[in-house]
Amino acid sequence: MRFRETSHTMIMVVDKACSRQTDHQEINLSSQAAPSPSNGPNAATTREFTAPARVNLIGEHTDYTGGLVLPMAIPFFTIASITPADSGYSFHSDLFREVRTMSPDDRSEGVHNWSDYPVGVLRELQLLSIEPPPFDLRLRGNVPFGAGLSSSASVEVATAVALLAHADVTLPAAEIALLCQRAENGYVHSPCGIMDQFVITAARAGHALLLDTRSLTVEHIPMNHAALADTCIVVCNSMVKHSIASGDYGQRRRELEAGQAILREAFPQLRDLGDATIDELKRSEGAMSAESFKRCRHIITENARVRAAKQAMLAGDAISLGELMLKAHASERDDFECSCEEVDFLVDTASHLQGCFGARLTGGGFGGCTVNLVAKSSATAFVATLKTAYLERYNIYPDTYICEAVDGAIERTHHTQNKESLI
Ligand code: GAF
Repeated sequence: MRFRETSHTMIMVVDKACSRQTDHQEINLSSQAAPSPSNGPNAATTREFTAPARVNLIGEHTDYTGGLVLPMAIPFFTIASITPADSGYSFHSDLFREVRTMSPDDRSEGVHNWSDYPVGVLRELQLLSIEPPPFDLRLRGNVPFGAGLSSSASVEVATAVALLAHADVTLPAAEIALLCQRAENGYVHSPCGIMDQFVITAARAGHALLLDTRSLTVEHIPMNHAALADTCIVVCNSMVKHSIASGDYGQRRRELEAGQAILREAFPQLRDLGDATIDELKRSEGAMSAESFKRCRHIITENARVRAAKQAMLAGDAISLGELMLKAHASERDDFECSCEEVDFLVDTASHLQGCFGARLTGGGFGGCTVNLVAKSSATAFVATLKTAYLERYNIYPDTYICEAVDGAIERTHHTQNKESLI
């Protein structure tokens, strides 16, 4: 990955040499040796895997009610380096001091630090009777924490592909995503849906990934059709911290699921909110709380917006896509009530700037990032003006990233001793 600094923004560009297309049916974990900087003493036996971050273009909070999501993978990365060990398992991070060691038959609970994410993945593999040989796992990376860009899922997927390769086991992409979600739900006790783990596993460069979270069927939607080729995705970090392990996400989810249960009672043919209509919701309004009604209305209208967004992208219609993003934000703000003042300010300011087609809160909410669809020719001025406005209003300097869509998790092992022997 290369970083290119301009005066106002950090532009992230994936080095194509480090990126390859996956077949997205099955992750092939055999080494496609790509340039990579593993030069330590065990470089000969260390294998390295990377998993990106993600930004969701549209389809928020639909992924735990059988709905549609349209995220893309972006070029922030977690790198998992795995080295065979003599005995036991050890987990290290370049970002945290705590080292976790355990024996292969250890089945202890989480310890409430960073290591619960990779250990949760190990547990899920063990539940599938996959017992990796002893290893040292080291994690590093640059995915911002608490920004709503899926640092947790990136760690989980990087760990999963590394441990699977080390155990010499191949799993379909959907299985990898599901086991990472189970790790987060069951071991970390964070009630996330499937979107993040899925896109980080199965994304395709240059495409957004349309996922039906009930059937887990996928369509890769090109990001550069017709007028969309002249646009770019700008992510703006409000710097207001977000965590789905905190209570708000779970509370919204409970309100939503209460409404869904009432709808199912009234309309037994409904499998989940993915099938429901606004008319059915209105007919059940009196039976549910005002909160549940609004949460369900967000989901039903959001699924319709994702369908329309797909059509807009296939038509290369940036204007319609941008309008859908703005409507999605209004629904997150007013119906799902998962935005915050700072994020609303960023979206409102962005929507009035030259070259901006649309903007919205992305990810779990209650802070985190906005995603903006911006004309390439306006991107530098857009970023500068947005940053200045936010700084003046909140005295906070927001990070911004102009992102291209990258591939999901891949191996990038580089055997340095081979290189040396060629010299
Ligand atoms: C978080 C969760 F992890 C996802 O599963 C999803 O629900 C998202 O919030 C909201 O769309 O990122």
